[in-house]
Amino acid sequence: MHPNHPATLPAVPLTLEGFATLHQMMRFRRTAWRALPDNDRREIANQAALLLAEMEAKSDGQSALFSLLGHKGDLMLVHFRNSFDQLNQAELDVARLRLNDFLEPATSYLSVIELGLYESTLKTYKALADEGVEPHSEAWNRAIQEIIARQKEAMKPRLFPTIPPNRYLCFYPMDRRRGEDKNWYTLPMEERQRQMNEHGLVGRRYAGEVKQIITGSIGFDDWEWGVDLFADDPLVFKKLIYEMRFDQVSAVYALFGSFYIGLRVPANRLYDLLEGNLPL
Ligand code: 76R
Repeated sequence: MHPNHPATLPAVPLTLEGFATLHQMMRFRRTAWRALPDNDRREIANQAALLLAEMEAKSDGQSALFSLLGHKGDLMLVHFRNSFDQLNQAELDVARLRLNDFLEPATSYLSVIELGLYESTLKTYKALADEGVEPHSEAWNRAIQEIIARQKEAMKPRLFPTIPPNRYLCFYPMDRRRGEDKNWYTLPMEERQRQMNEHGLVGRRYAGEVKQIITGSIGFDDWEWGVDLFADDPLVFKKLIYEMRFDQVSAVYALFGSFYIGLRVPANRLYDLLEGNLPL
């Protein structure tokens, strides 16, 4: 095929996947907790804190504890792991704790860290078309696999990050609109790439103030992406997300789920948190 035939190019952008992630939002049964004798509360909190401290210290996929603001939940655990198996094991390890008798799931979110490669996808697809390589042919698959492997190596720190240590976390799920009239998935790749590029430019101006981790959840959970933003000042979330609303990609195509705002609590302060004292 020469010269290139953009209409025949695949529509899906290449993506790189990193850690499997699970967000667990939980309610704490404070009434039942308060009814326990002092030393039971200590013991139960210590047992849980030991497990959480271990999970927090892992170098290859950590967990972190957050205290949630508002009625949507009391605690949030964020787990980053190398596989769904390890993620499920983390969930089961928490479920085995005595503390679990005082925890009720409020909701959860399953996704994998994702880097969308709009920029290089378009270049790659076009270059392969120019060389006359048929999409999905053996040669095409080999070329794509090579690019993915190379990019994955280069992007390792972003695909397999430690959980940023900032005080505040803002998590929410989102979709790209698939309406009758406005539909992200029917836009040509060039247009999606242009809009994503514009989105990235706005985001990059907040680079020093906010750390963003985009997770993909198509096929895994009820929304298409989960967004984690970490910052030391919660107002930055409002400013960044407000500014992004004016991006074409957000103004026209972004649909949002529930927002969760958490405060990071080190595992060794779990007892204080359960007792109602937010560690500073
Ligand atoms: O990851 C990168 O830095 C590359 C550029 C980039 C991609 C591919 C990027 C940059 N984002 C990407 C993908 Mn984003 N992002 C959001 C929200 O959409 C809203 O209005 C609010 C939700 C925020 C606040 C945000 C922040 N981003 C995505 C995707 C996947 C879509 C797809 O692939 O089709 C979603 C849903 C999404 C949503 N983004 C950035 C940021 C910030 C701060 C950056 C710059 C990061 C940096 O360069 O340091």
